[in-house]
Amino acid sequence: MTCLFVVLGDQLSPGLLAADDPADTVVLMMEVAAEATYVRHHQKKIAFLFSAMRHFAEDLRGAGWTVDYVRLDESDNSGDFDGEVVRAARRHGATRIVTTEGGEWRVLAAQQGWGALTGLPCVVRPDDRFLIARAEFADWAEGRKRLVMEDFYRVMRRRTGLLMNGAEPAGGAWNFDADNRKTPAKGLAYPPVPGFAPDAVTAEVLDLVGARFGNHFGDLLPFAHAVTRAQALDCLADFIDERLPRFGDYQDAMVAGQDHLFHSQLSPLINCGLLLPMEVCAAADAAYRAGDVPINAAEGFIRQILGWREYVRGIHWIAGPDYTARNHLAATRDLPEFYWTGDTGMRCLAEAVGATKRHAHAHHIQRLMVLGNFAMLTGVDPFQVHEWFLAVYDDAYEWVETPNVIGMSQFADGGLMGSKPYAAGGAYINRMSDYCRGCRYNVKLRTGPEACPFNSLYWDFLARHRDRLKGNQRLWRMYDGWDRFDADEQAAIRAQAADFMATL
Ligand code: FAD
Ligand code: DLZ
Ligand code: SF4
Repeated sequence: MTCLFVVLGDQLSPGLLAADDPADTVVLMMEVAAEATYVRHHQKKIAFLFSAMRHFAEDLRGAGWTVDYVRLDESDNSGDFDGEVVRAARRHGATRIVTTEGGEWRVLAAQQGWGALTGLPCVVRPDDRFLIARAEFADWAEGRKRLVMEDFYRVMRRRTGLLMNGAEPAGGAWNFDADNRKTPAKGLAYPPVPGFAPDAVTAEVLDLVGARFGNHFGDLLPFAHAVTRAQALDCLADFIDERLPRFGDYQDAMVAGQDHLFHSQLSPLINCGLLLPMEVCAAADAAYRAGDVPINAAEGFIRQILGWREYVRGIHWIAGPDYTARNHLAATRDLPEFYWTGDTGMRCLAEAVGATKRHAHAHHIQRLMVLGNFAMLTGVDPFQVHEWFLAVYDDAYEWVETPNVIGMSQFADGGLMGSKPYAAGGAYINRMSDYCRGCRYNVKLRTGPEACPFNSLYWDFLARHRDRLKGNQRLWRMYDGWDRFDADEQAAIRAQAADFMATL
C-alpha cells in the first residue's frame, strides 16, 4: 500500500502532512514548465519558488519522509502536473493519491481529475492553513447584501481572540486606520529588509531559471530571498522588531527610492507556506501585549492578514472559476507596454514598475492606487491586468490575486468586493507620496502639456461611466465635483484624457 502525497509549490508546510505516515507514503513534488509559463512568471518568482521547494524537500527528507522530487531539467519531465502525477503513480506502484486543494480553480480541477487519470482513489483535502474554511466563509456571505470586509474581520477577531480582551477589542476600538496615514518626514530611516546569500541549492536554481526563463520579465539577480523555514522565521522576527512598530503610521505612504518602507515583505513566505498566517498574527499580538508595538501598528497589520487575506480567499472561492472573465466596466484597451519596461515619464508608475521589476514585489498602495488605478482609469481589459499581476509578483496565486485585481482594483466584478471603484487623480498620489515633486508632469494641472495625466483620466473615467456609477451613493461627491466644472472645462478635460489615451 503506497500513498502518493502530492505537495504543490505553495504547500510548503509540514502540517499538511501531519496526519500521514511516512512509512507508507511517497511525497511527490514537481517543477513543471506549464506552471512557470501559463503566465510568464517573473524570473525571481520562479527562482524563489523552486529554491523554496527544493529546500522544503530536503527538510522533509530530514524528518523521515521519502520524497520524489522531479526537477524541471530532468529529461523525462512531462512538463505538467497531470503528466507527473501519472508517471509517479506508476513509478511507485501507488495505491492511492492524497493532495491538498490548490489555490486556483484551474489547479483544483486538475487535482480532481487525478483519480480518473490514474485509476486510483484520490483524496483532495481542504487547505487548513487558512483561518476560516471555504464553507464557513460561504455561510458568512450567504444572504448578505454586501460583503463588508470590516464585518468579516470582527467575526475573525472574536473567533481567534487576536487583539481581544475578553469580548472587547484591545485598545478600545476595532480599527485604528485614522492614525495610519502619516506622511514620512524627509530623512526618515527605513530599516533594511533581511537578505540571504544564495546557497548551493539556490545557485543551481538561479542557473536553471536564467537558462530556461531568462526572457521572462524581471531581474533575476541580485537574489536574496528567504527560501527556508529558518530564514522565513528570521524575516518574521526582524519585521516584528524593526518595522512593525511603525507599520501602522506609514502603511499607506509611498516614497521615491524606498521600495519596502515599514511593510513586512512576508506575503511570498506566507503564501507558499513557509510561514503560517496564525503564527504571524500571533507574533504581532504578542508584541503588542508585551508593550513593544503600539495598537495602531498591531491592529493594522493583523487586519491585513486576519481580515483582508482571509476575506479575499473567501471571495475567490465564492466568485467561481469565471471571476477573471468579469468586465463590469467593459474595458478593452491593451495593457500599456510600460508595465513591462517602466519606460514612462509618470514617476509614480515608473517607481512602481521599477520596484516590481527589481524585487517581484511592490507594496499595496503602489499596486492599488498607482498600477491598478491607472489601468482602470484608462480602461485596460481586466483580464490582461489580472495576467500581469499574477505573473509579476512573487506572492501572486489566483486565490489572492484575482479578488485584489478583478474586484478591488479594477471594479470588474461590479461591486462584489468593493462598494466603489478605487479611482483617484494626481492629488491622492501627491498626498500619499513624494513622487510628484520629481515628476515631469505638474500634479496641480488638469489640462495642457504639463498636466498630470491622472487628473484628466480621473474625471474622464467618472464622466465615461456616469450611467453605470451614478447610482452609487459613495460617488455623489465626486460627481458633484465634476458637475461644478463648466461645459468648456469638462470638454477640455475629456479632450486631454482622449489625447493622452491615444498615446498609450
Ligand atoms: P504588508 O503591508 O506587510 O501586509 C501584511 C500582510 O497582509 C501581507 O503579507 C499579506 O499577507 C496580507 N495582506 C495585506 N493586504 C492584503 C490583501 N489586500 N489581500 C490579501 N492579503 C493581504 N497580495 C498577495 O499576497 N498576493 C497577490 O497576488 C496580491 N495582489 C494584489 C494586487 C492588487 C491590485 C492589490 C491592490 C493588492 C494585492 N495584494 C496581493 C495585496 C497586498 O498588496 C500584498 O499582500 C502586500 O503588498 C504584500 O506585501 P507585504 O507582505 O509587505 O504586506
Ligand atoms: C507558480 C508556480 C510555479 C512557477 N511553478 C510551480 C511548479 O513548478 N510546481 C508547483 O507545484 N507549483 C508551481 N507554482 C505554483 C502553481 O502554479 C499553483 O499556483 C499552485 O500550485 C496552486 O496551489
Ligand atoms: Fe504620478 Fe501625476 Fe504625480 Fe507625476 S504628477 S508622479 S504622473 S501623480
